[in-house]
Amino acid sequence: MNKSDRIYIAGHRGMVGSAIVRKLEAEGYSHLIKASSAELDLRDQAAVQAFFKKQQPQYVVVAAAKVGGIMANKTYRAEFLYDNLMIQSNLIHAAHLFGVEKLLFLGSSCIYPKLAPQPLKEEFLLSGFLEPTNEPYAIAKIAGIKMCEAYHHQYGSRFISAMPTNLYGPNDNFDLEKSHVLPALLRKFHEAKVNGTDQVVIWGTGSPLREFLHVDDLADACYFLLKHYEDPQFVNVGYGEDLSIRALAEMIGEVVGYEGQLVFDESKPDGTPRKLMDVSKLKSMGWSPRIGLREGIRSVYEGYFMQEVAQRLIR
Ligand code: GFB
Repeated sequence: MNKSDRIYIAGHRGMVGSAIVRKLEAEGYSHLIKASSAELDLRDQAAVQAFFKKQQPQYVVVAAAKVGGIMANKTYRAEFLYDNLMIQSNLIHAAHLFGVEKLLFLGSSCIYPKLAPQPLKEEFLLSGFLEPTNEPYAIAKIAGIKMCEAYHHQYGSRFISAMPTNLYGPNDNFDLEKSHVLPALLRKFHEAKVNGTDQVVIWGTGSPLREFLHVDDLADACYFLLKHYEDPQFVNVGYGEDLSIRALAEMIGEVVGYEGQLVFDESKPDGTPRKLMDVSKLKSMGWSPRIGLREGIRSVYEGYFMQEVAQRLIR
């Protein structure tokens, strides 16, 4: 990739897309192509093809998706399936039609079977039943992987795929119903501390295990793969360690400085008991994450807290 190449980051405003933009800008890439969802509805095939015809991107990163936590996935099943299938299919097909040199598709660790052996190796894909709460999203992402593989096979397209573990970082979604666990708990602990509430409700039993990767590490891995990876086989991108939701909540409480009680609401789903990624493939290529969980949580909390203060000032 040359610094003046035209690189389209689909989903540039999201947590992942904005991290990839930050990384490419830091590396001196001067021609980044962006379009907000108001400017370009990626579910509209004709609009996407007109955009590719006009912009002629040389590289494409598919960081646009309808995403959310366990309750959002459980609730909005049709939207998670339809929107993600349309977004990724339009982008991948347009990349083929308009001769994009290389495309990176981003999926998720939820593509693996609910009870697959741990840590999850890439070859475990489709070896068992999926986790019901996020099956629509997982099926969409598996279709994206298979589409990139099929275009590589039939047309020789340089379309590669990466499967990140649970992510967190700047620009995350802090909506308490639709977000993922880490930002949701950061907000819950912060508000409990500010409001003097004596307990924080954690969904589920607290026993599931989750792995967390800072989105700046993911962006670094994406840059690494764009530059060095040509194999159609998708690659796990993870941190390599996991912890229980209870331990995560205790860590977030310590970072926020909250000393109240944790209460577990078992009416909410636990989801997959564990989904630790086997990261040996990417490690063998020379990439490793750098941001530890506690320091990552602290930096995200500082950003969130400063935003809170700023918003209070303008209210
Ligand atoms: O992060 P999360 O929503 O998604 O939930 P998944 C992880 C675990 O944290 C679940 C528990 O066991 C939740 O019950 N949890 C505890 C909470 N308190 C909370 C809370 O306040 N909010 C949330 N959201 N969870 C997602 C998939 O699964 O993983 C997505 O649904 C995507 O499609 C993402 O693949 C990476 O990790 O269970």
